[in-house]
Amino acid sequence: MKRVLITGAAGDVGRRLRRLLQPVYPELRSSDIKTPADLGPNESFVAADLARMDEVERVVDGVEGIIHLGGYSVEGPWETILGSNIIGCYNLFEAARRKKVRRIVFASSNHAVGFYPRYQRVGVDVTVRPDSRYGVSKAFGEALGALYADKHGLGVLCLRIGNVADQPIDQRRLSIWLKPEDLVQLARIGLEHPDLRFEIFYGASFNERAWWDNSRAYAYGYRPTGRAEDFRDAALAAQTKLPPDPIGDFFQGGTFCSDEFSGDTARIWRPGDK
Ligand code: 15L
Repeated sequence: MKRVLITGAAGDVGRRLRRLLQPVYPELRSSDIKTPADLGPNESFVAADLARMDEVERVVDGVEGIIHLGGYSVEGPWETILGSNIIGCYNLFEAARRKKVRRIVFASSNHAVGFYPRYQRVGVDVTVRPDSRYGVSKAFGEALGALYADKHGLGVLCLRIGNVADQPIDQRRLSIWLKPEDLVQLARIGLEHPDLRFEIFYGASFNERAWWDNSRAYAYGYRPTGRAEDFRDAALAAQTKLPPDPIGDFFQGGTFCSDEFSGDTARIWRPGDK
């Protein structure tokens, strides 16, 4: 695998991945709707609006693999999610099929399953329980990935990414932290592992408080190097400065669950609820 495209290259995760992947993939191409502020003189960049199929086809033309980070990366108005994450994601997979791209690593999110309670350990075979319109769009992307893998033979890896940062920034992130170098390891499995057809992995480092069973990733050779508990004291100190959030603190998705919540709080607190 030589010719790799990263969409969403101007975002925080995109910037980190560009830096870490340049030595790995000599012909790395980056794309975003706007030019990244830190674009190096030798970096190959092609601007594209994911909502426009002609632009997406141009940007994927000639690449062997894609890391699709592009789109809106938090909760947003429906019109925004629809354009960036639903139409944009469809355009990306369909353009990849037309241009005969071999592999796609899709940046899904923990928010596809954010309404599982924290006391429940979940694998990748559970029903999706999105916590936001954003989470729904990630579940849609995973479904698209399965369709294009099964029907058209693309190799697709969906990463339900936790939180990519230098270290876990609060208590919730002690369970879901993903060290950037571990994301590189996961993305490379998606692009290069010979046996991969369609898989969903959790994008998490070695976190002793994890809520997720990531055994599929380990079966493909994933060996994370980040350990969230190494940063426990700082993360727990940061947590004391956050306002209490009874709903967000109960569910895995945190504030994505409590934002706009108008459900029945009475049934939230019973362990064993489905
Ligand atoms: C995500 O999916 C977001 O892209 C990121 O900004 C964080 O909010 C992260 O989830 C998280 O759950 O911490």
